[in-house]
Amino acid sequence: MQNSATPTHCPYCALQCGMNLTPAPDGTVEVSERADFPVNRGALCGKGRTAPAVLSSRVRLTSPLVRSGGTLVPATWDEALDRIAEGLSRTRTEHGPDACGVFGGGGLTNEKAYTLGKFARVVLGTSQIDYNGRFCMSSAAAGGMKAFGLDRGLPFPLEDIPKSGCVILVGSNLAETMPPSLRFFTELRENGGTLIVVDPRRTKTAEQADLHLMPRPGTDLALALGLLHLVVAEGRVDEEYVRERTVGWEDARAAAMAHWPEYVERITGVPVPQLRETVRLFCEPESAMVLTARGPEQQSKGTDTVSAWINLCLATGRAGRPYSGYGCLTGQGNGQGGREHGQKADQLPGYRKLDDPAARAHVAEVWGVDPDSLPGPGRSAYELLDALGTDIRSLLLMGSNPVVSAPRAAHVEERIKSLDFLAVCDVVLSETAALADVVLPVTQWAEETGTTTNLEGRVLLRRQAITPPDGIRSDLEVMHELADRLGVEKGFPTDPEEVFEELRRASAGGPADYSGITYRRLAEENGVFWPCPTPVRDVPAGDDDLHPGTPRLFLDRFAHPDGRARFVAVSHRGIAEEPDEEYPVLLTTGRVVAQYQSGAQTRRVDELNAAAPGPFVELHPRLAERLGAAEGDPLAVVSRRGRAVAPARITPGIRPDTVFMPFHWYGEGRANTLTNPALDPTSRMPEFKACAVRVETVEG
Ligand SMILES: Nc1nc2c(c(=O)[nH]1)N[C@H]1C(S)=C(S)[C@@H](COP(=O)(O)OP(=O)(O)OC[C@H]3O[C@@H](n4cnc5c(=O)[nH]c(N)nc54)[C@H](O)[C@@H]3O)O[C@H]1N2
Ligand SMILES: Nc1nc2c(c(=O)[nH]1)N[C@H]1C(S)=C(S)[C@@H](COP(=O)(O)OP(=O)(O)OC[C@H]3O[C@@H](n4cnc5c(=O)[nH]c(N)nc54)[C@H](O)[C@@H]3O)O[C@H]1N2
Ligand code: SF4
Ligand SMILES: [Mo]
Repeated sequence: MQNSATPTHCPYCALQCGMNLTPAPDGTVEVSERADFPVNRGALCGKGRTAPAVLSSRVRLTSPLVRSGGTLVPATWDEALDRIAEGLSRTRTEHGPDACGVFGGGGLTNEKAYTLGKFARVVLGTSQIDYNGRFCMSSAAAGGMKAFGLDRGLPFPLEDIPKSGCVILVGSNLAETMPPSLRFFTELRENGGTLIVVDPRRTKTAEQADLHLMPRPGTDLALALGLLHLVVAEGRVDEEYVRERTVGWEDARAAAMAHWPEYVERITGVPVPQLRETVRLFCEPESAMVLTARGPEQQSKGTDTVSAWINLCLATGRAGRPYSGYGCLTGQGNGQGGREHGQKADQLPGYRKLDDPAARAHVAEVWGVDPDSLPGPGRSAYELLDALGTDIRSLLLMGSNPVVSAPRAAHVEERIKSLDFLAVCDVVLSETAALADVVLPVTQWAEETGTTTNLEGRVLLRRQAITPPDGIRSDLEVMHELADRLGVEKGFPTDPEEVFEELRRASAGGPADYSGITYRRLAEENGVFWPCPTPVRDVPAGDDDLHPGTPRLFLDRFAHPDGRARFVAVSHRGIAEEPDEEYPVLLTTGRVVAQYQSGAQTRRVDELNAAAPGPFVELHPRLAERLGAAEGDPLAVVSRRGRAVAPARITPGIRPDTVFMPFHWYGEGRANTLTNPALDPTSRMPEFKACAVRVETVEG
């Protein structure tokens, strides 16, 4: 394609760092600095810098594969697509439309996520669609919805962080998970603000903090309630703000008052003086923020936990004011946009509700179908995976590798193997793709155009920089071809801009309104923040008089009809599986800087494998001594769901009652063999961050 540099964005995390790509004469692509993008100002982590390695035919899929005599063999596109259409049709005829499942991903562009949701409802007529974002930020989304009436991860740009007086960062290791964003927190401290980190481990992020609280995993709810108790007891409630901008304080206050500091210290292990110091640092400056990530959210009470942290912000008048507020650090490349346009079980585009008659009517009109033909809400991600092979007989999977990343993964793997038919679209032969009946090789970030919405709610344009190899097609082309084969000839365009134009209309008037955003604007501006509501004209021309977008939400009013935020009265409860004599230790899980998610992409990059070659069990020297384990010794970690083995990594920077495993690998070190699929009752988020295990040394 072009020989000059194309400005675009990283394929991986929700920061969506800007970068320039230039095709080299040898067919590879060079990454260079793109300093004009304000989120990363040219800085990239190792994953972003090495992302072009996954474009190489050495590691990627180069042809469709179909299962024949038990093995996957190369096939033509027509053969492969016909097989998928046949597999899905047969299931539909024999078992009904809801026996076809669809599983998507928060890494898919807005155009793909939108089309996948439409494909499920219009072509397959199934309610059984959900996606991996359920495992990611769904608890924060649910908590944000309840309190503010709207879910956008951050209600302000990252650039606001250095101007705040104090930030409490709860269960985020952004020094490893979003390295270029650390700059905002360094600047916060340079400006005299304080950084408080809440994490059971002394992470690279915690090392930067003025104060590090080290709670027992799964106790953030008690911690936040204890802080709110102290806010009340010390007379630090912003009474006027509470009166004018909120509803529900009395009940929330009463619930918090039952959480005495000494009681909270017993539950969390955080000493009372640290609780008091946190309250002082948070309340004294004019502005303050609470930011949560997966630590407190990936719990079977993640939604209530988020509510408790939001209550703390509301009681102190720290939401909907400059440089103040609650935010969630969304994780995947399109974790924000991916949760807005209909690949979620209960959702229609524009963050509309599938069970809302007006929403159904609006979207059905855009899609040219009868509103009554749209199925109702389906199951959440884990429940969907758990139903494979029973009610759900066939699955179309795009943008996830659940055999590695789902909780209780050995069981999920069994469920997947018991399907009548599995089709996977991927760029590489992931562990899940390896189980499929048909695998389709698709184009990647650098080879296609599309939009993503980063963790700030900033809609961005990823531009095509190179021509895809022969024999590779885009996800949009796949859905177009399948729709056609399944009898829907119109409505599945392959041009991303055409899809985006339809998405604009479908989202118009909804909470996540993109109708004022065009590709032309995105190419000229450094992204546009939603909501961006402008009446959509039939012709996508004429960008004048468009809405400027909304970088900062809630400054005048919250999104509930009365403009007020809602307190949610919550009380502490334990983790779903408390340690006992048989399983006395807590396991928590998470990430390392050099690997991404299930590792499907980053485990194919030599430089990243050299930096992070495999799984490990992080444990405290006291626990290691008790086990008689030395650094590097293989340890077996056993839970009620299975057993995983990985070398010991001994560090004083973890609580002695807790072990940590990263979840990026398959095989005997797979952390998710152990994790507990206990679900949050509201968000249906599994408890990735706490389960009971036994740790043993292994002979040899
Ligand atoms: N390198 C890298 N970067 C990534 C990703 C990746 O896979 N690799 N994935 C992206 C995605 S999708 C996401 S969602 C984000 C996730 O980003 P983060 O949320 O920062 O990542 P995690 O490592 O899952 O969890 C963060 C921290 O939570 C702590 N923690 C564990 N249990 C608890 C608890 O009970 N309470 C509290 N307060 N903390 C706890 C862990 O010790 C860990 O340090 O990262 C994104 N960026
Ligand atoms: N124990 C434990 N487990 C966890 C977590 C944890 O903290 N602890 N975190 C959870 C979280 S937050 C998340 S987000 C999930 C993520 O876990 P997964 O859903 O498994 O995410 P990825 O590994 O990013 O999988 C994406 C897959 O899609 C492919 N892909 C990439 N781009 C495209 C595309 O454009 N089209 C198609 N068709 N395919 C593409 C990639 O090659 C890869 O195989 O893991 C969850 N699992
Ligand atoms: S921080 Fe995230 S978006 Fe930025 S380069 Fe690294 S993986 Fe890519
Ligand atoms: Mo995530």
